[in-house]
Amino acid sequence: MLRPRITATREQISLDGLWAFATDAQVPDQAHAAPLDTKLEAAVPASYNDQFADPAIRDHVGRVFYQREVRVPRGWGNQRVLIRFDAATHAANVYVNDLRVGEHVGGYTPFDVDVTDHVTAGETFRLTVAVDNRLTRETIPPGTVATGPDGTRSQKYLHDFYNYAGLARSVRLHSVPRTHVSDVTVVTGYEGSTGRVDYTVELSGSADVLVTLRDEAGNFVTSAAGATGTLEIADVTLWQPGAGYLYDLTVELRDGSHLVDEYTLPVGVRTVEVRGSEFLINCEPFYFKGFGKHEDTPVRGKGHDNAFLVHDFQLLDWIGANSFRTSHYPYAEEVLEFADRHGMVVIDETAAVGLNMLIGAGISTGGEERTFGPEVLGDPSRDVLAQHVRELIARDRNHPSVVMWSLINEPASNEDGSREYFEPIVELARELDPTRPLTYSIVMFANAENDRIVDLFDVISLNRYYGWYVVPGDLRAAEQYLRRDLASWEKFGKPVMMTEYGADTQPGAHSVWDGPWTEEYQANLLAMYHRVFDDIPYFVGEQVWNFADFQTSNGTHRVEGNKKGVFTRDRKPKAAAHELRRRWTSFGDGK
Ligand code: GCB
Repeated sequence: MLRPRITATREQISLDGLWAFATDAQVPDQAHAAPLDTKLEAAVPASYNDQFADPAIRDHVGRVFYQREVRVPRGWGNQRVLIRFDAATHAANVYVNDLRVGEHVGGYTPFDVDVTDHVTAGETFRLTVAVDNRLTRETIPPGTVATGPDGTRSQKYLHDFYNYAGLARSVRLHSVPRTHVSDVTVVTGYEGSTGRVDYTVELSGSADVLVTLRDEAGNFVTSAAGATGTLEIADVTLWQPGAGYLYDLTVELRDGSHLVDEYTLPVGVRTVEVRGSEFLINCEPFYFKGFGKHEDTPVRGKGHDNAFLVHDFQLLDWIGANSFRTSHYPYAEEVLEFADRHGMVVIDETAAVGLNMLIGAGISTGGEERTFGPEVLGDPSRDVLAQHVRELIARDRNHPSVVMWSLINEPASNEDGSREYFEPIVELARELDPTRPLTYSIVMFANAENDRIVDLFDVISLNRYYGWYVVPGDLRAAEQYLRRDLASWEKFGKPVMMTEYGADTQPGAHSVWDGPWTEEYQANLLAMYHRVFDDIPYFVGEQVWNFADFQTSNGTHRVEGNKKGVFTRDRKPKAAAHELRRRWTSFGDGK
């Protein structure tokens, strides 16, 4: 799925800004059929929840309406006109004036609505989007909605981050020519100093295809004709961790001398491979240093914000990180493009989080409920996950920064039914992208003996909380558990990494003892884990949970959210940040 870009043949206007806003408790069901009867305005892009000082909006369960007038530029008469939503969390219906023109399910992947037949160049239309935040057993992530005796709905979910919703990413009106490039796929490699770009162009309509590759300075490198082919780059500059070199691949559709469409895709040339127990980027062993992150900031919720993007990457650089995981959903495309340009390595995760009935917001629910089966997460849920995986891979497969797909976070992979549920998903991901390794983050309860799906994946990623949920405050016992646990995975002969480890930490709390919640404890716990990691030859990376504090649902173990951040929610370093910086700046990407 191509990201809209302005080119010689394509235009766009941003629809970001302030939209009229109301919940479905405030306006009638058919709210799209007239100007919204509301005084409220909501900023886009941003989750709506924290923008208002009204608990009825923050905790609203159901649909909200966003509405604005849009003028179609008068020169777009001969083009197709589309609206791109980078995300609508979790499901959307889109209306032009009185008419429903599109819908989408899934809160973290983009979609286009083709409105060509419903709008007129030079004129305005009323655009309404109804966004539904409900999570059920047939959504990814899953949840349950309960209705109280007074008819009030409440939302429950198992994952440990707040259910922010709305239009958290950009919205654009864009034009494409009637005959146009509809998709481009690249697979890159190299031999000696010669780079290779295998490309495939899909088009709607028919035209001659010409592709041209230019280097970062804009110099011509090579070109080819035809919808599929291979480009060779003499003396290639590879995309490397920490040095994100990008070529521009420009696709032109021509009809004789007439330029029908043009689209430019940035391309980084690099390879990724798992060999034995090593993770190789460009045939060199790579060691992941970094974090699981969240899209989470005050007021905006999950709203994309370029200032936070720049600042977070600056902090990643400051601390010596080379990578992060997009826990627990695909992030805004701006984030991946930035990672491409700056050589940041990304593990790209789906929104499959909370597929584990025994864990709620990070801790055991103590229940006995099974996770997989027709009465809980069955075929409908798996079909939704499959569609989500299709959309994620279609969106992100051309990003050089993305070196691995993380298909699930902490599923109940130790339970009956997990293999039946996940095996087809793994097969699908392999078919859609045979070039990238696959992983999933393994929950504490799943161990090397009882996990039922680990053999399907290439890299073993563990989330472990010894010293926090298990033996809190006892780092000696925690170290023994950790050593035993890590040793037990060696038998699979695969690379092992830690995708979560950490401790909640209240900034300003201090102790000379091993006191949970103190800044010293977080730093000491991380140092203990690192001592253990350094003894394990098949270990390929450490990603601390979490980069920054983030908002969660309410719970007695959450103090204004999850405090496992190495930075506070407003990005101030805790003591552990300095400890990590000392370690991560002391060795390179290969360790
Ligand atoms: C986990 C989850 C993560 C939680 C974390 C915690 O295992 O993957 O989403 O936030 O634990 O802090 O409990």
